[in-house]
Amino acid sequence: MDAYDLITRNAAEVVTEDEVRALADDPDGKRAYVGYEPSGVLHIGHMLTANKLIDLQEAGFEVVILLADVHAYLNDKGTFEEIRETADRMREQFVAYGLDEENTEFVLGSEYQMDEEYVLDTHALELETTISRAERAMAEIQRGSNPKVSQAVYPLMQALDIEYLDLDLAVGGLDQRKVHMLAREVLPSLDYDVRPAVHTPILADLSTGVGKMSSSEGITISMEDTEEDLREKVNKAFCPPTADPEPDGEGNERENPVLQIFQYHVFPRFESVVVERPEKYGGDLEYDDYESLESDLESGELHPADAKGALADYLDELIAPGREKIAEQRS
Ligand code: NAL
Repeated sequence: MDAYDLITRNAAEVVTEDEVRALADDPDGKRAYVGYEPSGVLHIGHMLTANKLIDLQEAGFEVVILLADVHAYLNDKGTFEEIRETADRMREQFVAYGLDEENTEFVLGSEYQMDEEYVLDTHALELETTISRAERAMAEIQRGSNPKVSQAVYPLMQALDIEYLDLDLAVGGLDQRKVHMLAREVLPSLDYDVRPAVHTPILADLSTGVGKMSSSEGITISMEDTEEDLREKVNKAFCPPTADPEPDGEGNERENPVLQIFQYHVFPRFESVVVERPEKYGGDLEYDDYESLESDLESGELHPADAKGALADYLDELIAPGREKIAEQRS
């Protein structure tokens, strides 16, 4: 796969394609980052952007993971001490997940976000930005329904981080797109360059296929799930024999979350996927790419129950090293 295809595969949005093409022409030593509000245990959403970081490392990029402790604090995620503790544990879980430690730089936001120059730049952006503009940028990230001043400052700092971490490419889930658009608007006011962004999709709710999978409500998959937990969650998942299900009774769009997890989590990390079946049901099936698995599910050649069994096996393999790390962290 060439560098542009690696950088953009499975992306929901690329801003802009021309800017990313320019990076792909000479990817060696380029720096890409993702920021995460630290929380104790990685969930499947963290792992999805981590898969993109692994693609970028394969394309020759250096990867920066910002453990955004100050941002988590501004977004009401706990006391500063609690957040700092979770950041250390999160770093170890990312490495266990498969990020190449040699090529990954972990940075705590608090290492530079209290510096005088950074603070003054934050205030300069506060002067450039209306409250309503900042609120819009935060809509999908904000905790709680009544925005605080801290949550309006948050996206401005996220924009500045792109400059301060000396990055060439910003990566994030689609929920980060409004912050990245704000960054493109405001960074030039401080004479800083605009950087391209790649946004990964947000997967659908596991049990209904409607709306987003969320770590705060509904069922999510996390690095502390046991093999049994995984099997139970996947078995209950919504999985009609199509990637494009009809809307539900209330007219809400639905997705097939089982297929989404195959596409965004399994195929990027495994050469091929084997679905084990007893001989009397036709024996094992092997897939070299996502599309062939999807078309077998649609045609009925692959039964949803068999697809789910295989999905739980592969998820377990992806999660096992992190789960062991978490057990070690707790002992
Ligand atoms: C992501 C987050 C916080 C700060 C950042 C700074 C630069 C790049 C990415 C960043 C966390 C993210 C979240 N907003 O919702 O988890």
